[in-house]
Amino acid sequence: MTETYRIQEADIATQNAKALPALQEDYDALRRRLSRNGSDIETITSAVAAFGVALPSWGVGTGGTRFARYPGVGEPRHIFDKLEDCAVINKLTRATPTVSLHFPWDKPSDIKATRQFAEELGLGFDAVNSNTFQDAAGQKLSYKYGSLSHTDAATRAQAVEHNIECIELGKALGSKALTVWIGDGSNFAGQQHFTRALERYLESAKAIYAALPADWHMYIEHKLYEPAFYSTVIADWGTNYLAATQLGPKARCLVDLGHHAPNTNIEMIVARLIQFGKLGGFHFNDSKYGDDDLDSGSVNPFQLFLIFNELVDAADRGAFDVAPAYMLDQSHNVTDPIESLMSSAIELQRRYAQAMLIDRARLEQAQAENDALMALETLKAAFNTDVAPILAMARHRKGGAIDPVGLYRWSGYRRHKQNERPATARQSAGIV
Ligand code: AFD
Ligand code: MN
Ligand code: MN
Repeated sequence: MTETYRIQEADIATQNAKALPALQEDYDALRRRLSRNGSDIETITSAVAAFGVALPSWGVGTGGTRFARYPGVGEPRHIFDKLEDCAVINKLTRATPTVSLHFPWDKPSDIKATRQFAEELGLGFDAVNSNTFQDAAGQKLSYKYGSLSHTDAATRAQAVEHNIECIELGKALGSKALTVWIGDGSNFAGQQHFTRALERYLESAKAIYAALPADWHMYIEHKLYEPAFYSTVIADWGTNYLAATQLGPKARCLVDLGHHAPNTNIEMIVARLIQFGKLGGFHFNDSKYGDDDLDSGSVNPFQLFLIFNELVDAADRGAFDVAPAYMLDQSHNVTDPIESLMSSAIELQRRYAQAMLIDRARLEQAQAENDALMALETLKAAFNTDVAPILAMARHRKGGAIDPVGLYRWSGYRRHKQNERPATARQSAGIV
């Protein structure tokens, strides 16, 4: 590979040195403020530092809509470029140590070299994602009318085989989970027999489940609509729960925040799945209308906080047998994906830190006394606390940037990549 531009540790150190005195002042002030309420800032900073969320490989390319895609400059051309961009995000935030790959989009010609390159960049691999919502080049049978639930047995078998291939690729990369999202469903009333379609799905999913290594999980991702607009086979968390339960303990439900009807109480879904041991993980993003794939916390930061409230509460109660997997699933159509993914990862840490600040004894008392106002006040007190100094200090202590977006812009990384990665007509990154 030819020489490529990299942001240096020394760049981070130089920039951080300028910002540290002000940060230290803010951090000390926050320490005093929190200790008045009985919270130890160091405990929270350590937990934030230990937090990690996986990056979606498909998120580092500029996204698009079904109307158009406006490519950015210096976009990643292949898996190595994508990993290089992911490494920048992790280097500056220290919050994204793993990447979630999507096959066949990311299918490497040399899997060993891919794993080695990632290791050199300090990255690991999270869940692998299968794709049976599109027809891959040269594919024998079409998924136009479905994949795992297709009426045709040979098409179902082909989709199962693809998922098993994803497991094999994931094993070679060091992944420990397969995420399955299907586009199967129908566009017309009567087009599909609801029961038979789900039966076919379950039969296929069982074949995939049987191929999972002992220490793997299978995350099932539900979505209420799109690309099918009348009905979707795995439409909601209820169907997801039923499927995961039928499959067995390694099958868990994945909650993509954008895959629910507007105004759905997602935090309660999270609580329910935790209660019954089936929460597998998340695809974090935000939305206003549907599966918008907007930046996490950009539309409804309070919802994100309430989800982390459930997660922290459950962790405190020892309710998890396995920690849920955190992944981002976003489409960046009008921003530099690297900037969006950095600020999104930090946004998750922010809501996590705030959730740890909730006075749980006071909340419990308010609930017991049916003091609705005090219950909300207790949550709001944490939500309204500016924890930015905690996040910046956690990054700094791990060698990341105090101001990741500022440093990224200062570095001119994208400009360098514009020269190193000349645009080609066929770039298709960012289909979501
Ligand atoms: C879809 C789902 C799913 C899938 C992704 C592909 O959220 O996670 O892998 O988009 O771009 O809407
Ligand atoms: Mn998703
Ligand atoms: Mn989606």
